Amino acid sequence: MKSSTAFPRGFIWGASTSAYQIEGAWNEDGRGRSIWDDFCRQPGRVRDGASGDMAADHYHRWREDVNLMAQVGLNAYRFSVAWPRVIPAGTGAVNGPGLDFYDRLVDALLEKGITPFPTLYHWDLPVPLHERGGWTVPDTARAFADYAGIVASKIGDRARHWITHNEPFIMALGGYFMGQMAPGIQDPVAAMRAVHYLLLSHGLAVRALRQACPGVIEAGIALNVNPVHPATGSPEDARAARLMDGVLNRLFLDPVLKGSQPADIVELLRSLDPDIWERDLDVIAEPIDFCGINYYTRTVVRHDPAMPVIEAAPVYPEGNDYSQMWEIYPDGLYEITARIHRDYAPANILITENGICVPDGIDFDGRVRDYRRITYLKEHIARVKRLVDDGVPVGGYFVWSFLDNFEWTYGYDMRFGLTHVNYSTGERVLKDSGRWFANVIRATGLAD
Ligand code: IFM
Repeated sequence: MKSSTAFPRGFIWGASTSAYQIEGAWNEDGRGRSIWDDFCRQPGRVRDGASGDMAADHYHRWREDVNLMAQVGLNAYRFSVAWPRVIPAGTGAVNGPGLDFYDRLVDALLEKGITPFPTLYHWDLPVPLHERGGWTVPDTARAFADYAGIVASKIGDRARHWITHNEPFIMALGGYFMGQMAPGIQDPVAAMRAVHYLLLSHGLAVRALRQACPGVIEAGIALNVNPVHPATGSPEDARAARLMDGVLNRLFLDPVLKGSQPADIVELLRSLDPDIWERDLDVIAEPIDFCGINYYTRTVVRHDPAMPVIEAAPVYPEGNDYSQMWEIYPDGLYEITARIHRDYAPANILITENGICVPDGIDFDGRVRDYRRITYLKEHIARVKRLVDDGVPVGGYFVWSFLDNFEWTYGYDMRFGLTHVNYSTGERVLKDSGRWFANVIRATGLAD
């Protein structure tokens, strides 16, 4: 593969994390409880009864982590702010020490020339808000906008690039429909309301950010998007794929980027909540500066009448490569990003997450030889390059994740990091993929 200054000057090379997955310190310095703190304590919810109580202990080791980021040469770092750390009850009193943590982090990043990309919400809703209806009620959307304004007033003079939500699909459908993620609810009506109020809160938060720091904020959202392919050429499978695409992709992309709803999906879901669909679209479609894409895999489906609502069941094609969680399908990154450019034309696109979990460990000489991660990243970065060459405005690429971390219901079994974390000692070791990524950044192109 070519090694050259292949990417445009100013291209963003970053890595991402999220608060609950790395911070730990769940009950320190006045932090309130989040739905994930409670969910992890419910027996059987998380593999091995794990939780983010300690996670990668980033709350105490953040300086070391920022130094490592500088060693890799990242020019951007995407982290999330823990709402319960900043406003323990979700509304009302602000917790100074919690806010100070992010203030110090931003300063330390900037000292190293790393642009901070705070994400306001990566699934850790304060428990008191959940108890009042969580994402199924409009008050939570309003509280989110207030919280956005408070955080921006503290660090928005230095942190200019903001992401409102991470993967609202997972929050709404995983948390309120399938129930395998916090808060563990299985209720289709609640899920549809959660989609709506998450999106409304996004639009309100974009406005609040800009109001807190007029003229300086660049705001966006990070959506998990997959191309959806039918398992066969049958019309039934084609329909299943179209509807799955509607729920996974268009239900979020259309309102945010076009101010409309996907008609086929609304027709299917309207009976769950007849009134919600046409509401608030002007707020939800508040113009954004970039669209964040989290890409890992594609989705292949076949028609299956036993499956709820869209009658689509996943299929895992034989003969392809798989990671511990998903099929490896680099062409999907090109396909979905080019499509978003074609159908929605956002001004700027950032790949806000891309990465792989594979079993890796420390070798006899202290190195972590994670060749499969390097291959995965190389393949996906090559697709990003092709997008750029084809005129798709992709301005940056963030690896998920900078650190090994708490992978939600999988606990600590899945390692996604460029950096290996020993969860007993907290010790960090930059993996071979981290060194490889450093070379990519240094060359501003594809390393050999
Ligand atoms: O770890 C998650 C992250 O929290 C959201 N995007 C996908 C990652 C890997 O599953």
